Amino acid sequence: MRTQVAIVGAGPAGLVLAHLLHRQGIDSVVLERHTREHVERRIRAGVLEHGTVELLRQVGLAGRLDREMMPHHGLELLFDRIGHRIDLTGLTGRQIAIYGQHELVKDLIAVRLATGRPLLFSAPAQGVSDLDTDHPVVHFVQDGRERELRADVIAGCDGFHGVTRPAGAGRTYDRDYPYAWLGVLAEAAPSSPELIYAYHANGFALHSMRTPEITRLYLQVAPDEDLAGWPDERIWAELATRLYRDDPAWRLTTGPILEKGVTGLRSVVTEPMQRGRLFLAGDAAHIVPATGAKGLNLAVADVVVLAAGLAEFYASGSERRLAGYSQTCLARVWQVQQFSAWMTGMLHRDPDPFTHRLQRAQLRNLTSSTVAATWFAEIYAGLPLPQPAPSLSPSR
Ligand code: FAS
Ligand code: PHB
Repeated sequence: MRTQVAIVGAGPAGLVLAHLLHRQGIDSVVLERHTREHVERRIRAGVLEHGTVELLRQVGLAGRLDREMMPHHGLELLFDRIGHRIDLTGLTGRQIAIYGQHELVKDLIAVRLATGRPLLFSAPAQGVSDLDTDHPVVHFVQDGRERELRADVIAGCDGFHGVTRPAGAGRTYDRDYPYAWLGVLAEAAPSSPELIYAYHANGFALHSMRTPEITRLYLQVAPDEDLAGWPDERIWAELATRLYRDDPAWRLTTGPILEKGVTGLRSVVTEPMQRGRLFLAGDAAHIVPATGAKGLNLAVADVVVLAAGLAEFYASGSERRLAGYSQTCLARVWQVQQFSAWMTGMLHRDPDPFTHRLQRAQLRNLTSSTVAATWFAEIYAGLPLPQPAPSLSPSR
């Protein structure tokens, strides 16, 4: 097979990139290891930054998002049984949107298939080669047959466990956190209209949601926590403890738990994010701890930069922007990594008593200083996204 841009992975990074390229009249083929059903059912992120929603709207990907998302103008930090609201919109003029990643992926797949451009499911890439030539190759399997996809450029959007990150042979900077998240999806109405980040002696807890009927909740647990030790009753009891506040009117709404799982927390950055004609984007290049709700949004930011570079390359042959891709993205990646690592360190229970007092003081600083709260709100709501290249009629 032959195309202009070979995209490995149909997650948010790969599918948003495919659409930005389509708008530019640039050919691409998307290869996805799993089936459509699997990809559309995978529960992951739920928070979209202001800039991500604006970008999706600008490029015509926000039809259902605009109808079904839950706009949030603030969030709460809960400690010492008192909730403190951070007024995101009041402090920054921006908001976040609650919309399940799997819902967004469904929308992106539907739009891609409607363009008639190739999106191959159950087509795992086995490896990539000729990265330092003008025609790199993706080796993949389809219907049990080994195949080759030759392209001008490969976009590695296959997540942390994909095949492109190792091929990039970049240097890896990483940090593992000594805790994980036990996450549940529950058929219960949200107990509060906004997200609650709770600091508690038993560990961190997060009250989030997906819809007015479905909540998403997380508990800090040990990295090797055994799920078998967490029957639903224990989960609800522990959530009630960690989300407790001195407000008799507030109570945690419980309901049937639809899904539960344990996810590790880690920080990883691969530098550079490019090797020859291979460009890494999203989780293939970096992982942020979920505390800052940044993973999905960072993936979108990467591909906006990559699409602009490819638009310039196909419009003028210039590789100037592409040459700056890694550096441009890494500046934002490290800013977001710093914020996510800081938020993780502030909110997760640490065995050291000195750290407890520092964490509390940090929460007091954040909730008693408008300047500190504004800094937090600016990054939480999302750093401004680079502008997407204006759409080109596909008359290349
Ligand atoms: P993705 O991992 O989403 O997509 C990569 C795609 O490549 C997948 O579809 C995969 O099947 C495919 N692929 C892999 N290898 C391949 C191969 N060899 N050939 C072809 N295709 C291949 N972020 C939050 O903000 N909040 C959360 O609550 C949250 N929860 C998460 C839970 C989990 C378990 C994980 C892993 C991540 C979570 N994240 C969360 C972060 C998440 O949102 C990611 O940042 C986001 O999915 C990144 O998007 P992509 O880079 O597109 O990678
Ligand atoms: C989620 O809703 O899944 C979510 C929300 C906020 C976070 C992390 C995850 O910080």
